[in-house]
Amino acid sequence: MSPELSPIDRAKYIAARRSCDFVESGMRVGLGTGSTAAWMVRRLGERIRDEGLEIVGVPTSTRTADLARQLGIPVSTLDEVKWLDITIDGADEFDETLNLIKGGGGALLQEKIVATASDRMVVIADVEKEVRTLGAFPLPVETIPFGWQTTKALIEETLVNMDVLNRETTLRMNDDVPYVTDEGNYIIDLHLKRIGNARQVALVLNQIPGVVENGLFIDICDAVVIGRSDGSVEVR
Ligand code: ABF
Repeated sequence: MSPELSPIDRAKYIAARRSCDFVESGMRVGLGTGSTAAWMVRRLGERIRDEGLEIVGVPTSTRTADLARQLGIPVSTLDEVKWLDITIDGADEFDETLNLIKGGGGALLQEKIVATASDRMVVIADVEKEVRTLGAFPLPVETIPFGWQTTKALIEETLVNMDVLNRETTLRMNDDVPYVTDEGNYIIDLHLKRIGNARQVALVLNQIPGVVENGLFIDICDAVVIGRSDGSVEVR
């Protein structure tokens, strides 16, 4: 019986549990980051305990690694396993072509590397995450700390030149200090409202010196498992 959850959390819980049906013994599994992914990790822990599921998990953040270890999931690294059978992860937005905005949790770099190094990438999300056009959620861009303010200015200039009106660019903060990723980098949030040419924006951003990666996941997601608060779930 699912725990007492808010409607949104119930939708996340439902999607996360359904996604674990895709996981079989012997698989190398990329473990996503965020609250929806945490429900998936918990369900995999249950299956290991109750069914003897045998998998190796590759986490996409230290917090996912900590949770997986607490739950008895064997944890490895991408360097050790080299390639994954499946990655299951959350998202901040997905559109009808399954392009995504990710990185609200600050783990976009490892998430994109792990998702790309997988035979199959499955996103788990509540129905609120579906959008017609990406961009309402601030687009996270990971930069190295060195010269980040210059990088920020170059990002703004580039986006204006691309006619992607950049209403504001803010450094993600944690209690008045910059948010620092697992790799020691910074996250800049681009409040673009609407990204009409996501593929081009994703390519151009990563050409800017100082930018490490961005939260546009283009042609990476293979399927989305959508949970609804009424308990229904859809796989697309
Ligand atoms: C992570 O989970 C991030 O890429 C994404 O931003 C976040 C979604 O968070 P939640 O599942 O808590 O809504 O994968």
